[in-house]
Amino acid sequence: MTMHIYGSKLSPFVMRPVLAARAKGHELEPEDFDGGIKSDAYRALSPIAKMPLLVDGDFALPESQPITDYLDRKLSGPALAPDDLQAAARMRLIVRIADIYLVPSLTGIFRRAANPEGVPAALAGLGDALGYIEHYRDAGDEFVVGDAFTVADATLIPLFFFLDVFNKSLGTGQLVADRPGLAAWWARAKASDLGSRCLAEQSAALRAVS
Ligand SMILES: N[C@@H](CCC(=O)N[C@@H](CS)C(=O)NCC(=O)O)C(=O)O
Repeated sequence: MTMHIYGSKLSPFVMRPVLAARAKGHELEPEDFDGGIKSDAYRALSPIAKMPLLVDGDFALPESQPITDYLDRKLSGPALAPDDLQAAARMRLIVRIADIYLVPSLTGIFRRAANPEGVPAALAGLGDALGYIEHYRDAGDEFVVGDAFTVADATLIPLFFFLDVFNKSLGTGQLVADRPGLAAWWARAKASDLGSRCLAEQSAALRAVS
């Protein structure tokens, strides 16, 4: 593959397109960018200066979700959205809930050392976001939505990794356990080939920086 994706395997935003590519039968190995993501060269490709960044020939695309959608269209393999119009809409809604409700609360947990007072609100926000996702899933679905891996699985798996990481210190596992449909999905996702490989890679990347 002539494409490059820049970023760390610890990042849930990097792992989203990586998982999407794998689900379609392609390997996209995250690379470090020479000079780092704050370098002038990186900023010339992406003024946002965050990871991931996809470079496909002379096309440079930042942001996990547009990258994932691009790969879904560009790469051969199974489509990563349900055919059914309303199921596809729910899938996209769940991705959006993850990005605009779950991620900011998770960020509040990441910033716990600098802002310990923010932790209770972040935990409450996480619980709310998980509740929204539980609401919009069919509890009996094998994957996040429907009976096949979609962009929503690629989104949630590397984010839920951190709910397991913070379980010991902050009890975040209970927030998942309180939503039985989601808890059952997470148990299946962790046991799956794509899920277990992703979690092992994120764990190794976490150990490398701890
Ligand atoms: N909305 C972005 C979030 C990307 C993001 O926050 N990446 C983090 C790593 S997990 C990053 O690059 N942080 C470095 C920084 O903000 O300086 C996406 O979905 O790609």
